Amino acid sequence: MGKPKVDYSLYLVTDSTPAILGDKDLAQVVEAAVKGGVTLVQLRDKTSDTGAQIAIARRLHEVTRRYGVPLLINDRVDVALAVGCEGVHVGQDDMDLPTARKLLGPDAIIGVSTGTVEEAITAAEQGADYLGIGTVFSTQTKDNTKRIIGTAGLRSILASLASASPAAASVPTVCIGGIKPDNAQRVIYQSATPTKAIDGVAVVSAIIAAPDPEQASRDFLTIVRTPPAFR
Ligand code: TZP
Ligand code: MG
Repeated sequence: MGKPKVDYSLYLVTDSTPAILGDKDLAQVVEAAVKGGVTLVQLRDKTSDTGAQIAIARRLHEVTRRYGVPLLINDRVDVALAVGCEGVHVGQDDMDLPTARKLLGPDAIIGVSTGTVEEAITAAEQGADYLGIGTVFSTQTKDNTKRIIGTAGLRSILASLASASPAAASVPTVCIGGIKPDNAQRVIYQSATPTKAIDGVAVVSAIIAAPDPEQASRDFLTIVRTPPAFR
């Protein structure tokens, strides 16, 4: 067993609200996105009750497992345990990381949302498997976004992590908030410091609401994987 090696390059975070998913089926959208190259999936569902969320998570896990892509659950350690998926993503107001780790075990993938240097260093040093850093750009997808940090804010968090401690310097990071195909390369390269860069981008609407989620994922993956010299 052991903890799976995770590729953070293109992280799909789901949203089932009509404004983003429309009348499409979430499991079909996720399958298309994974076919297009999404490397990690998070079920983020702020509205379904527990039973419905477990049912959706089971359907998504059936899809992601077929493609060898990990599935994480936003906020809900209980849902992750019920489904037996690969882990969770917790925010600053959710279950704390040490408690989640105790419940899920050493092999679970646990990510933490961070928006400040302090939050990022604390999560890294408590053993987060990765950090979600944001909100980079304003977005319609999340209504209670605390702070827009921009690429400069993202860069300064990466720089602080790089020099804080070995755990902070080595923790994988993804950025989130308003990431689109036409700004992803700018975000990746403007935020990079000499010793630490983001490991991937986390995307909601630019894939879930895309007319063709498979093609949108393919486009993102090309952008995040193309070396800067060829841009
Ligand atoms: N956390 C910070 S911004 C955000 C979350 C979940 C939503 C990002 O959505 P989008 O559509 O990729 O801007
Ligand atoms: Mg949360």
